[in-house]
Amino acid sequence: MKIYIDGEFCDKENAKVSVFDHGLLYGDGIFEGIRFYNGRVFQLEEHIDRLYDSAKAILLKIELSPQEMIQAVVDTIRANGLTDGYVRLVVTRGPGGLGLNPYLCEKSSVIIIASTIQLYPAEKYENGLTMVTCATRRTCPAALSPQVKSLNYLNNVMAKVEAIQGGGEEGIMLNEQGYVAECTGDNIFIVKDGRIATPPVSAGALNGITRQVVIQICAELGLPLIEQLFGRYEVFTADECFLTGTAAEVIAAVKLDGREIGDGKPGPITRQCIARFRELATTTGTPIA
Ligand code: PXG
Repeated sequence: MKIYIDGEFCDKENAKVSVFDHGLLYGDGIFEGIRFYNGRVFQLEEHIDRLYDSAKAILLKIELSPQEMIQAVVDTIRANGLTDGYVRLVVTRGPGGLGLNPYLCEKSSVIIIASTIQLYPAEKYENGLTMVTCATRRTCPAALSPQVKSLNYLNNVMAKVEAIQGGGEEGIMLNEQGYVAECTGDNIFIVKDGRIATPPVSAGALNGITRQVVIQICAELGLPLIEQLFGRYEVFTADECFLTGTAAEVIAAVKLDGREIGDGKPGPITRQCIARFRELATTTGTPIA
């Protein structure tokens, strides 16, 4: 495995960062998870745009231009001889002192790992996930905008722990008001009487790139969709529910807190969205070769 660190490729064994890197000391940094299918990087420009927006928001200077970053991602995939997989792109604040002050960090670091990922067993993509409502609330926008894909994921990690301890695979995260924001690493959609709803970004959700792809798919397929606040009740009583994320892709969720959603099986609109997503994922994107 060849890992990109600041313009050089290292073997996995030698791919190391300083213990003084503020990415490690404070979670001071940002990341993206990007998929590639069939020799093409899916939604690469959208991921890079979001990365630079996250950087802007936290006053992090990235040493590469967006165009150079795109090239570095493609080069890393090519250096590993992969056609299908997952890229983890990390930008850390870089090495600094043992104090918070990021201005004492000399230079940010770029790390790119090209590998594979399987979040859930194949069976879950057929039959759907079980969800649990997490006690841990989504970080409120007044503390840190949920749009910043920062290296500080403790909020989501703790919620994921609750989901697993509660016997589920994914957890619903509520915002401070008790409305559904998103899941620990995915956005959420529900379907009721043929109409699709997803929480607005202002509910405290990351504006997921897969979420945006699904919104476009629904428009293209003539499926009515609204961005609307809803609570657990609306999920319990929905006909269908599905989750979207780069790592998770599009996957049905069939149970929440012991209640079956609809008939407890992936529904027809969910299946339609999954099918079109797979088509787009495997036929569009930035060529690697
Ligand atoms: N919400 C949150 C909080 C996320 O972290 C998404 C939604 C989906 O966004 P995209 O742009 O990927 O459609 C994410 C992204 C994991 C894992 O292991 C999940 C993400 C990133 C890295 C790892 O589940 N989620």
